[in-house]
Amino acid sequence: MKKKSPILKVLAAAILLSAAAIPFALAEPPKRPQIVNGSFEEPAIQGEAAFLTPSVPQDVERLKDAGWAFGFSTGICRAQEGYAERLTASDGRQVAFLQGDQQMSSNPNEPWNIFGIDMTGLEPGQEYEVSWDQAGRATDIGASALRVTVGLPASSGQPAIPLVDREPVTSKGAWETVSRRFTATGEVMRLNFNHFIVEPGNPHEGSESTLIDNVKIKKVANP
Ligand SMILES: [Ca+2]
Repeated sequence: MKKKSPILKVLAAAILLSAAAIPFALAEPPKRPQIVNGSFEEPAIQGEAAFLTPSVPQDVERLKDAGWAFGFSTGICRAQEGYAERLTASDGRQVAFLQGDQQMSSNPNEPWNIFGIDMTGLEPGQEYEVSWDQAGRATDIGASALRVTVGLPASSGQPAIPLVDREPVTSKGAWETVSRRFTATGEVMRLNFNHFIVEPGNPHEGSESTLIDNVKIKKVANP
C-alpha cells in the first residue's frame, strides 16, 4: 500500500482543522455591554493640567481619545485637585467633572455641562443596569442636580429616556453610588450626564460642580 505523502497529510490535517473551526466561526459571540473608560483614567492628566475644559482647543485635542464626548465646561481631572479637591477618586486616580452656572445650564439647546458616551454591545429588548458614583464639589455652597438619559442617536427622532431627571446631588465631597435600569431599544445607545444648578449658592458663574466616576453597565439577569 502506497504511503501518504507528507504534503497530503498536512493538507488533510488542515481540512480537518478548518472543518472543526466552522461551527465556532458561525456561532455569534455573546454580546457584552460596554462603556469604555468608565473610570475616566484615560488620558492620564499630568502636572499642572489638573482639569480640562473643552472650550480651550488644546484641551479638546487632549480629550479626543477619552472615549467620551465632553461638552463645554466638562472634562477629566485628577482626584484631590481642581474640581475634585478634598475628594479621592471612587475608582483609580481620575474623575470626570461637570461645572455649571445658572445661565448656561438653563439653556437646553447648548452643549453646556453635558458629557456622554455611546454604550455598545446592547441587545434590543434586554434590560440593563447602569451605575455610577457621583459627588458634589466639596466647597460648593449651592445645590446642583443631575439629569442622566439613555437614548438612540438623535437621527432616530425618539426622545431619550431619563434615568435620573434633575435629581439633586446631595453628597458633597463624598461619593454616592446610583444605579438605574433601562431596556435597550438599539444595539448602541447614548448615555448622557447633564448637570444643572437648581439653587445657586452665589451670583458668580461656575459656582457648582458635579463629579462622576466609575460608570458601569451590566445585563440584568432574566427572571
Ligand atoms: Ca476614576
